[in-house]
Amino acid sequence: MTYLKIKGMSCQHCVMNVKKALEAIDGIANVMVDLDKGEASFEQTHPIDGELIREKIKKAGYELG
Ligand SMILES: [Cu+2]
Repeated sequence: MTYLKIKGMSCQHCVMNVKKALEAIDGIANVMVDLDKGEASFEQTHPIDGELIREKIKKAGYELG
C-alpha cells in the first residue's frame, strides 16, 4: 500500500476528484482517500513514476504534500 499526503482537499467533491485522478493512472488500484487526514492510499499493480502522479494530482487542482 502506498500513502500520499494531498494538499488542498476541503470536501467530498475534492475527495472524488483526487480519487478519479488516481484511478485514471494505469497501475493504480484500490484507491482510498481520507479527507480528515488529507491522505490518499492505493495499491500499485506495477511501479509508477512519482512525477506522473504529481502531475495528475496537480491537473485535478491539488498538490502532493
Ligand atoms: Cu472540495
